[in-house]
Amino acid sequence: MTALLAIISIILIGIIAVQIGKVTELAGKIRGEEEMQDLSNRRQSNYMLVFLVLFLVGGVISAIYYRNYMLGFGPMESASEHGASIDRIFQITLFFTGIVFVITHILLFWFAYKYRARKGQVARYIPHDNKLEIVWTVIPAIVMAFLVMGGLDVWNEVMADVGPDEEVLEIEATGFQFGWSVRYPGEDGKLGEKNYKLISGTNPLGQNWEDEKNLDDFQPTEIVLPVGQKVRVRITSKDVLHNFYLPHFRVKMDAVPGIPTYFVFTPTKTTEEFRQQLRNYPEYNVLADPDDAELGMLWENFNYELACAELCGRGHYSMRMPVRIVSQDEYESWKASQSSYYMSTIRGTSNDPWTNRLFDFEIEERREEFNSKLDEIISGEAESRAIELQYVNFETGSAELLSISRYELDYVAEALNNNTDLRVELAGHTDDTGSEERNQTLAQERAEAVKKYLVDKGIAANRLVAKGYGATQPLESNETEAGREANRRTEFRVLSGAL
Ligand SMILES: [Cu+2]
Repeated sequence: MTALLAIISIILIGIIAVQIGKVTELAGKIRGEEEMQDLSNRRQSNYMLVFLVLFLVGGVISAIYYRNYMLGFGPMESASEHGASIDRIFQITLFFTGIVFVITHILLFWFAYKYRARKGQVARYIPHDNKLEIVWTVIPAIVMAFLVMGGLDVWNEVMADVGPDEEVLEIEATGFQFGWSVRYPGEDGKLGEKNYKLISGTNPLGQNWEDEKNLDDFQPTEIVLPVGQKVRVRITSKDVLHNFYLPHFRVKMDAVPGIPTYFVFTPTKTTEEFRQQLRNYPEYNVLADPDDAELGMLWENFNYELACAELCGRGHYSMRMPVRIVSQDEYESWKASQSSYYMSTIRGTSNDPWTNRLFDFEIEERREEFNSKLDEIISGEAESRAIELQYVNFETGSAELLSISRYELDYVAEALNNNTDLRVELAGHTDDTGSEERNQTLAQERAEAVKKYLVDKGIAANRLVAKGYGATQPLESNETEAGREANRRTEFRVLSGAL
C-alpha cells in the first residue's frame, strides 16, 4: 500500500513538473528568452541560499535533538576500556572535518548565489595560483597527518593482542547465515581444537572430540561476560563474510571464512549499570511499548547486543544475540548452569570416541550412587539388600568383562575395603535368549569373573560368594531390549555384616 502511494506520488510530481515546464515555456515565448533566463538564474541562486540555511540549521538541530541516541554522546558513552580512546579519536576527527564541512558548504552555496550568471558579467580566468594551492595542500596535509597519527596510536592500542602470561577469558564466535554460534571454554579455560572437515549436523562447529579440551566447551544462546574481565574473542565464519559488532563496547571485526580474526576488550559496565545510566535521560524514561505498560520503561528493557555489521544476505537482520555483562559471582553461577555440548549431545552416541572411558566426575557420580545405596542397606533403611551393578558389562554371550566395567568394580572393591565385615553374594544373571543350561553356566561364569576381579583387587575370597541364576530371576520383562539388558546385570547382594 505504502509503495503504491509512493509510486502514485512520484507520477503526480512528474506530471506537475512537466506542466510547470510547459507553462514556463509558454511564458518565455511571451516575455522573451533572455529575460526568462535571468529570472530563472535569480530564482535558482536564491534557492541555493535557502537550502544552505535549512541544511545547516537542520543538521545542527537534529544533532542536538538526537545527541542522546548517538554512540559516544550522552548516556551512550563506551562500556569498554578501549572504547573511550575510539570515541575520542572519532570526536577529534568529527571536530576538524566538521569545521571544514561547514566552511566549504557555506562557500559552495554562497558562491553559487553570488556568482550566478548575469547579463554582461564575464567569469575571471585564473589558470594558476601558487599561494592558493599551497594553502589548500599544506593545511589539510598537516591536519590529516595529525589525525592519521592519532588514529594509528588508537589502532595500536585497540588491536593489541594479549600477552603470553596475561589472564584472559577466551571465547569464540562463529558467524553463519544467519546467526552466531558462541563457544566458551569449560572448566579448563581452553577452547578445544576444531576442523571444518568434522562439521556435521550434530557437530556444527567441527569440534574434534578426541581433543579433551573440547569436552567441557559449551555453546550458550547468549553472551555473558564478567565486568572488568579482559576478553579475547576468536572470530570466524562458516560461510560468507560477517562482522562481529558489539556497538556499546566499540568492538567491530570482520568474520572471514578461513581467516581467524580476533578482538580483545574489557567490559567496564554491567548491563544494570548501563541501564541506570540511561535512566537519567528523558529519552529513555518512556514506556518501552506504549501498548504494554507492564514492560516498564525503555531504560529497564535495555540490553547490550551482538549484531552482524556486514550485509551478508537475506536474513542479515536476524543475526543478533543478547549480551549480558554481570558481576564475577553472577558469571560463575551462570557458567555453572551451562552444560557442555559434548556431554549433552555427543556423549554415548556413535560419534563419541570415549565410550570406553569414564570421566572423573562420572565415576564420582556413580560411586556416590552406589555408596548411598550401600549405606541404606547397612543402616537397615533399604527395602532390598541387593544393588544392581548397572555399569558392569560383559562381551555378548561370554563372561569376558568389558573394560568399561572396571570403574564400577573399582569403587565396589573400595566399598568392601571400607566395610570389612560385609559378606556379599555376587549374583550372575542372563536374559532368556538361549538354552536354560547355557544361561545357567554363563551366569555362573560371569559371577565368577566379577569375584575374580574383586579378589585381584585384594578382597578376601571368603567374603564373596559367586552364584549364577541364569534367566530364572528376571528383574524386568524380557520383551524389550532395555529389559533384557537389565536382566543381564550382576547383583551385589549383602549377605551379612549389615546391621
Ligand atoms: Cu552476517
